[in-house]
Amino acid sequence: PSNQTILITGGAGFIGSHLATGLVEENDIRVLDNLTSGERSKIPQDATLIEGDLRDKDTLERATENVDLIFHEAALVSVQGSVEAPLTSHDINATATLELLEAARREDARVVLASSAAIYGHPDRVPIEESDSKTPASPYGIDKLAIDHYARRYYDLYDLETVALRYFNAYGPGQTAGDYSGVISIFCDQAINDDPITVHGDGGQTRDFVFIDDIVQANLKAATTDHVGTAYNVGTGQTVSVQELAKTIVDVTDSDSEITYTEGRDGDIRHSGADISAIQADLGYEPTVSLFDGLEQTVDWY
Ligand code: UD2
Repeated sequence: PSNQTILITGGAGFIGSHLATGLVEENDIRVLDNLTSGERSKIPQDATLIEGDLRDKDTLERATENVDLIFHEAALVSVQGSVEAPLTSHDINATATLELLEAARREDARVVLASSAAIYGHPDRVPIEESDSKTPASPYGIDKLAIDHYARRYYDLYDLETVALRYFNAYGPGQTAGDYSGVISIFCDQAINDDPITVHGDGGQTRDFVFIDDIVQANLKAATTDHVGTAYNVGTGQTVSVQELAKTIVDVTDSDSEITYTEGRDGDIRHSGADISAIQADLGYEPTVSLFDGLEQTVDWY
């Protein structure tokens, strides 16, 4: 996209801030963020910050006024948090997103929104195709599935241009290691500090880790594609076990950390991985960063 007025919700967060940085030179960027987990310092200088809550009607109206395009990245991303507070997750991840779709309808703005592999729950098979069964295993997954469906139906019912991107395990520079962040940021933090690496369970669980540059690539392609009213997996098509990941991170950081095995996480998905043939065929998306290169870039950032 170029010469457009673009709203990025969650633009001070991990994915949103990378998008803002990639788009700010050629577009007018508005960031809506309440800065609870997002950080002001991640927002590029020339973007305009609207500090506030997506759930606030006036804030949403101000943020969406005259926009051409919306990237919706704001969310409560903690699966565990959604188990502890399902109503809060629903308010933000589902209801506020529906309000955003309504606002987009008023403005006739395209919406590219963050869906999640969490909608598949415990998958029947890996790699997962978009049409595979969806039985989310958490309130978070249920909320993401609801908005994924709404996105499609807003196209069918109201001609609103939408694309839902079902992110698998996103990682990269700028993902901070808090309680609720991804395993890669946690392991990198532990490895760099020579602290024990905490593998949950036997480490045989597998994931499809997708580097932030490729997440951004998928969003930019979704912003201009003719394939609207659609939903795509965003991953690499490759998986790695958590144990293998731990070893690789120890290598990349040249760490003295010991790999330890702690109790398995309740409800942990055993195997997850994306079939990416649909996004490759329709959007011309291709993963460009290998896990090893992505880990090196992530470690360099610390
Ligand atoms: C990710 C997303 C989640 C949702 C889901 C979709 C993150 C933070 N979460 O959940 O939002 O989209 O994918 O399926 O990106 N692990 C350890 N040690 C640790 C931390 C984690 O072994 O200290 C394991 C964990 O048990 C799991 C794997 O690493 O098997 C990945 O965990 P995660 O929290 O990074 O991501 P996931 O797949 O549970």
